Amino acid sequence: MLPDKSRLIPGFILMAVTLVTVDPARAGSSKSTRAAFTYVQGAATPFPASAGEPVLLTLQGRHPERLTLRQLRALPAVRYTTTQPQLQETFEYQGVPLRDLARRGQFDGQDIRVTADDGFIAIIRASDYQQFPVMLAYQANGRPIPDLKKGPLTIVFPPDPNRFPVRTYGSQWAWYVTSVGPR
Ligand SMILES: Nc1nc2c(c(=O)[nH]1)N[C@H]1C(S)=C(S)[C@@H](COP(=O)(O)O)O[C@H]1N2
Ligand SMILES: [Mo]
Repeated sequence: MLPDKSRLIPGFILMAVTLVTVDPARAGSSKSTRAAFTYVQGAATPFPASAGEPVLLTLQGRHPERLTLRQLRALPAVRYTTTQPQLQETFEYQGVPLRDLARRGQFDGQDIRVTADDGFIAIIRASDYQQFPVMLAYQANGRPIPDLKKGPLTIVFPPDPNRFPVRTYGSQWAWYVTSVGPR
């Protein structure tokens, strides 16, 4: 009994360490060209919406999925500070990288079509969201994003004016986002 146990323990520790070190977004890809994003959390176990909870996003994947804020908050998340170009206001945003949404919907590698409540459509290139943590933000400065600040869901680009100049990317900062799917 005892000798068996002591042989099990190192194995268990090794497994635990492995689980903690892997990229939470590794699933579905082993391409070495992928950038490593810094996540504030990995994916939690999926759970159903409670009755009456509003659906904020339709993920137009292979099996379309309707997600509430609570469900979005359970997905892998990144957080960074950047300036919203239309508001000219700087926020610490948190949200789901488009890359993780694309993996979940099984359209990773395809350009993404984002649609908004006002009928606006933005296309976000695979080469942008795969290499950079372009996010679907649901939180700004620790709070849900009010509609006056272009929430509840808004597309946010990393603060890199050379890679994502407002002149050419401004139209991809879609706000009032209601769906994300393949182009
Ligand atoms: N939901 C939504 N997002 C949108 C738009 C829009 O009309 N609706 N316009 C886009 C375009 S084309 C640009 S240039 C900027 C415009 O923001 P502004 O009109 O506040 O300058 O937001 C982008 N995001
Ligand atoms: Mo625009």
